[in-house]
Amino acid sequence: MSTSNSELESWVNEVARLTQADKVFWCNGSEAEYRQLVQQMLADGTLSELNPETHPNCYLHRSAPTDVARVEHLTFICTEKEADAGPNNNWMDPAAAHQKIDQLFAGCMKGRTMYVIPYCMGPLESPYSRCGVEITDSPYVVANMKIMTRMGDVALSRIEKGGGFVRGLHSIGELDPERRFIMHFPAELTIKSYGSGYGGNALLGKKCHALRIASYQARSEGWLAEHMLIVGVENPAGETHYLACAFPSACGKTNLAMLVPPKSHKGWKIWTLGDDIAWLQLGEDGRMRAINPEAGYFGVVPGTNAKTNRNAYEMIRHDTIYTNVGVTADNQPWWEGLDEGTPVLDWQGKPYDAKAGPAAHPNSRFTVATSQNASYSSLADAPEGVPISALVFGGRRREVAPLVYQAKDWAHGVLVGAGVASETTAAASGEVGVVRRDPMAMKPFCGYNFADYWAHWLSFAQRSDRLPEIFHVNWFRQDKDGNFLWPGFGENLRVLRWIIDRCEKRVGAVTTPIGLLPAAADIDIEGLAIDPAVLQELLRVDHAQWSVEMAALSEDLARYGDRLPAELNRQLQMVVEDLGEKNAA
Ligand code: GTP
Ligand code: SPV
Ligand code: MN
Repeated sequence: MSTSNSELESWVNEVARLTQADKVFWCNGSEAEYRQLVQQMLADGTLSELNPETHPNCYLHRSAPTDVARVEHLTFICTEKEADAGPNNNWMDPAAAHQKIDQLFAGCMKGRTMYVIPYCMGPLESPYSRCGVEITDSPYVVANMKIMTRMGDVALSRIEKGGGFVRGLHSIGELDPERRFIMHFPAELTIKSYGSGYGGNALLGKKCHALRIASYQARSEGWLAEHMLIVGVENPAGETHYLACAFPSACGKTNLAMLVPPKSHKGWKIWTLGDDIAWLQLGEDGRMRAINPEAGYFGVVPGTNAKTNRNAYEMIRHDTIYTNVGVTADNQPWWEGLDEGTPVLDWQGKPYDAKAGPAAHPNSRFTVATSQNASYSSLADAPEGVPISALVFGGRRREVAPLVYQAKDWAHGVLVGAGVASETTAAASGEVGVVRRDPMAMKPFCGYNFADYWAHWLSFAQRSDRLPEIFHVNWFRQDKDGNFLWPGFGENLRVLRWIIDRCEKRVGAVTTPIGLLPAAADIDIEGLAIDPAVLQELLRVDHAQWSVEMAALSEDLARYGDRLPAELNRQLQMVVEDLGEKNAA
């Protein structure tokens, strides 16, 4: 008997019988336990130690070469009615899904240890936090969960006090892509994941729990679980505004969350609350408040260097797990965009050959505790979260989307979010660089029908008149030769300033059919070598391109049929009419 919660105890016993695990190990979450697991993984080759002088307590994990990213085509939402999962999800009947995946789990942990990981998503003392228990046969998953969540005894005692928990069952199985499924049973608060050891497929507290299951729960409980970073922007007068920003995978959340202000911005400070997930609740005062359910970062490594993201660069020099990066001759981690050193081995441990591919996998990742981030906010553990001034959507768009624009009001903002589209990245398996529709950056993560999700979003307008302002940004506009038009990274603060000035009603805006844009003069470019013509281009709304964009959005929304809230169509029609395309859509 390892817990006073009989429901948990009997589930653990049931899983042990099904998987025929050799041993059951209850994780307590201590440092000693983490160190012992690391030693064990060093001994069996799951991890290798990186250069202890340059990178103390840093380890490298090489995943199976066919297991390097989320697998959306193998990810299912299993609701009784298919329509409840919606056209945005793969669906399977719950009974059929249980049967299919339980066959894979049967006997799969013979000869292995089964780890029981109680975890808490969110500050331990917060009423907004939710607990879960992940059962896994992967010590790599345990070590990552230790960094990414509040896990072990502290979470177990919260579970034992009541409030329930999400059940997550995971096995790496044979790491065979043909025997791999990530299944969600929202009504049962249950996740079953088989055959992958990677990131969002395997660290079940993250995308599976904190987004897919939580979004489903949030709908019935009146809150939102979003794929958003949370950042505080403090001006030289010491006033801080908090923003929550949703960009699709590998589109700049971690970077924006720990942005380093440019030299021209003396006295400005950035405070990181979270880099990937935000849980948003309406406070008693009607303001939206956010907590970060996570306690660590599972961040994209390539592109990280002292210039693009000094905070991340410093943060991952110690006590970090690297997955799928290359190494140098003196055993330091190496990746594309590091701007120093030379790789000798690639992410698969083969001699590096530039012609054969990158040294680091494009979706290589670091796992590191939030507390190692120099810009970590002292409010990140606040049970009541932080008040949000602006919600910002964004995507990776070579063309069409301007640098920044503001929605006219909340309902229009929901359309702006529903209209997010972005070029695909290496964060999920499949083709990279093709524009796909990714509403609210939640396409892979919403645990129910998007039509119902948008209705839920729209309903907030009836519940508060102090909602955040809504914006859209795009750091990724390119010229014909593929060069970025906007310098990005630290310079993005200039855009955040305009956003905050709008929230404070300190600055005007230019009204366009798609929303409110800054006048070029209202983006501070002091100390920035940018051609005024380029800034004009970044702030241009091309009506012809936007008509095509709205037609694509209209087609996407039409997939939701009658279930689509009429208000969303009304908002779309207003934009289309303003664009002078009365006959379109
Ligand atoms: P997930 O963890 O997959 O959800 O990704 P993310 O949204 O946190 O993206 P991240 O910040 O890790 O950035 C992904 C890639 O985009 C990295 O290679 C960054 O270097 C690059 N990137 C981030 N911000 C900018 C920017 O402002 N401009 C440009 N050009 N690239 C950026
Ligand atoms: C993402 O893909 O959005 C990530 C990485 O943050 S993963 O944890 O694999 O989902
Ligand atoms: Mn993400």
